[in-house]
This record gives sequence, C-alpha cells and structure tokens, in this order.
Amino acid sequence: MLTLYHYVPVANGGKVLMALHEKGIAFDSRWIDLHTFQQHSPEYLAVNPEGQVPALVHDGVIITHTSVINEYLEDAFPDTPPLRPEEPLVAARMRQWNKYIDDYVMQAVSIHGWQNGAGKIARGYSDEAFEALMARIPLKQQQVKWRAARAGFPQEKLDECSQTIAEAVAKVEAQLAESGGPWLLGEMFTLADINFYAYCGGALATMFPRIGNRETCPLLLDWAARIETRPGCARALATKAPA
Ligand SMILES: N[C@@H](CCC(=O)N[C@@H](CS)C(=O)NCC(=O)O)C(=O)O
Repeated sequence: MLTLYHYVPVANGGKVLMALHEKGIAFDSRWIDLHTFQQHSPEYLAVNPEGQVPALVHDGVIITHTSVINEYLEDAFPDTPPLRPEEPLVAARMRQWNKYIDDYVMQAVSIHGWQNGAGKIARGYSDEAFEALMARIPLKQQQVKWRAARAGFPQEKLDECSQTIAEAVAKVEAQLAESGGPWLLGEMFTLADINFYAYCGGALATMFPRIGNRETCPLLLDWAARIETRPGCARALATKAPA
C-alpha cells in the first residue's frame, strides 16, 4: 500500500507525482494544504515529524525527500518503466544533475516562490496567529524561512537567486545541445528531466520569462513542451485538490 502526502503538482510535489505516474505505480493521494499550514498539524506531524511535503508511506514506512523518494521508487518497483539509467556511469551523471538541481536550482527558485506565494499567505495572518503557527514548525530553518517570506526577502538575495537560475537555464540549454536530446541525458527520459522540469523548467514562462524565453533557451522550452505531452507527466501535472 502506497500513500503520497503532497500539495500542488509543481516543485516538490510535482517531482514525485511525475515519477509515480510515469512509472504507472498506483498510490493513494492525500492533499496537504500549505495555505492553511496543514503540514504542521499534529495529524500530519504523526506522519512526517519534519512537517514537510511530500512524504511517501509504503506499507506503513515513511520515506521523505523527493530525490530519495524517486530513487526509492526505482529500487522498490523494478518491474515498472525505469527512470534511472542502468549503466553505472550514466546513472552517476543523472545523480550529478540531481545534486546540482536539488542543492542550487531548487533553493534559488524556492526563494522566489516563497517571496511571491508563502509571503502572501504569511501576511494574511495577524502577528499573534502567525506566531502560534510558527511555534508548531519542527524545523528551525523553516521557521526562519517563513519569517523571512513574511517580511520579504532582501532584493540582493532575490537577485542572487535569479542569477543562479539564469546560470542553470544556460547550463541545461548547453546540455540539451550536447546530448542531442530529446532528453537531458540523450535518448532516455530520466529522473534528472523530472527534477529540472519540476523545480525550474516548467515554471520559466510564468515565473521567469526574462530569464527563460525563445531567445535564451529554445531547446529547453521545446524540451519542457515534450515533457508536458508525456502521458504520465501530463497526468501528474493535472492533479487537482480534492473537491
Ligand atoms: N528537501 C525536501 C524539501 C521539501 C520541501 O521544501 N517541501 C515544502 C513544500 S514545496 C514544504 O513542505 N514546505 C512547508 C513548510 O516548510 O512549512 C524534499 O526534497 O522533499
């Protein structure tokens, strides 16, 4: 029995939803609403004591952190379509991309996302209500991030993140030219494609049109469009909140 606790099908949630649907693995979807801070409710903390989504529960055992979850799916469901190359060196290349994306790209995009999304949510609460919500957050660094989003991140920080995103877009554009496509590592669609799309590639047109456009990264935009037509990815991206 597999249950995924998640929020909207972008960024972290989208990354695992895309892998599950691409592999055709059946799972139960449980929506955790970050707008109402459900991720820090006692009920959800009993599932994931870190108070973060997504979290996968497989036969009663929790697995967290998107890249760990996605590789776990590769190992635990070997009879499903693979998203990790078999050849050790190519798998290492995929993991290098994933590390770069997780450590740098995700962090940079996340600051912009929090500035626009989380900041608005946080400012919707009175000081007192906000402090009560902060007191429930188990990870200290997430308390710091919520407070920073409420106050607004310094422009210098936002500029630095934009610079990181621009570098990543250029790096992926060059990789697509070098690999010859259609995917980051060539012929095989892998977890690295899912990772970059979920955190950055899919958000370029809406979040960063000046960084990612037809002039700066035509190969990347075509690659993103190809991802959106894959049945598994399309199904994941269409995930809706329960009525
Ligand atoms: N390293 C984690 C990051 C997870 C993460 O940042 N989750 C966000 C949602 S996109 C979250 O739960 N934020 C809510 C909070 O911290 O209050 C992963 O890869 O799963």
